[in-house]
Amino acid sequence: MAADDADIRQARSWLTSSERVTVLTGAGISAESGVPTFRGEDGLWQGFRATDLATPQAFARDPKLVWNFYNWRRQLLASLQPNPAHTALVTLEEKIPHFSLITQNIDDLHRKAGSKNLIEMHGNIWIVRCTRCQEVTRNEEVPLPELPSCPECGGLLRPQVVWFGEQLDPDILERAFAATRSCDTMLVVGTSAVVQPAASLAIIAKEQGARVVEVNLEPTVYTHQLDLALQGKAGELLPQLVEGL
Ligand code: BV8
Ligand code: ZN
Repeated sequence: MAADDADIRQARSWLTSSERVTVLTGAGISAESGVPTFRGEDGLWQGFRATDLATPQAFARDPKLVWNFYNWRRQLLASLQPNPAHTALVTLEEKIPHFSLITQNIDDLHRKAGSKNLIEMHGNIWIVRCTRCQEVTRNEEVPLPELPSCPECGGLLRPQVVWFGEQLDPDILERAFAATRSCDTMLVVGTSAVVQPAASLAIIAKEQGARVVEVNLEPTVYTHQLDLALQGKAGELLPQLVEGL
């Protein structure tokens, strides 16, 4: 059933009484901007699933194919804008004394919307890293050459994103855990809660005493353990949540 007004009022009252709010977002928050999610029916690219291509093995085996995948996403993202869900989180950040936004998305739409205290757990599609000299640079060229090379040493560039089977940046992970351990309320928006370690953050927040509210089109594996589930589109529900805060 869709989220009813009582649930929205309840979630809003938890937010207004919170000093520290942490939000965790996944692909679902960008769906209404036109960004395909990973596990939805729109999650295929030329018959491949992102999970088949977002791996170091796929890149080692066929770097051109993997770069074609990321170039396709870069070209798509270059024309897309944040949606009202992203904007609502910018408003929320302005209202809450201590606010952290942890995202699993690499689409840069939170930054584009104006979010400041942003933790990009899985990196960012507009940042590249040299596989030889490790130089990290922001590069918004669309499209990049099929096998882009490092301007410093000529080495092969790769997207600065965390692939499946790769460790997350320890500093970024620590910042995400700290924001999870210290919050009074956590919003979990548009994630299927499948990918670790991001998926564990909601339970860690719950275990330390935070109230955890899920915003998603459908229930997830964690819904029954959370305090409240607002079922519906993030682009419609988040603006209602922050209205009048
Ligand atoms: C790690 C960047 C330690 C790349 C991403 C076997 C072998 C190797 C590893 C593993 C393994 N089994 C498990 C693992 C661990 C693995 C993992 O969790 N795998 C999963 C698939 C089981 N994790 C890792 O490998 C991580 N590293 O563990 O390191 C280690 C190291 C070595 C060996 C062992 C351990 C690294 C994971 C990071 C992967 N990189 N992204 C890129 O984007 O190209 S993950 C990528 O997928 C996204 O970043 C995101 O995190 C994830 C997609 O999930 P969601 O965001 O939730 O999106 P999804 O489509 O699934 O769901 C959308 C949701 O939105 C749905 O619920 C839908 O209902 C909802 N929705 C849709 N529309 C709306 C909406 N809600 C509201 N409004 C709407 N309009
Ligand atoms: Zn280099």
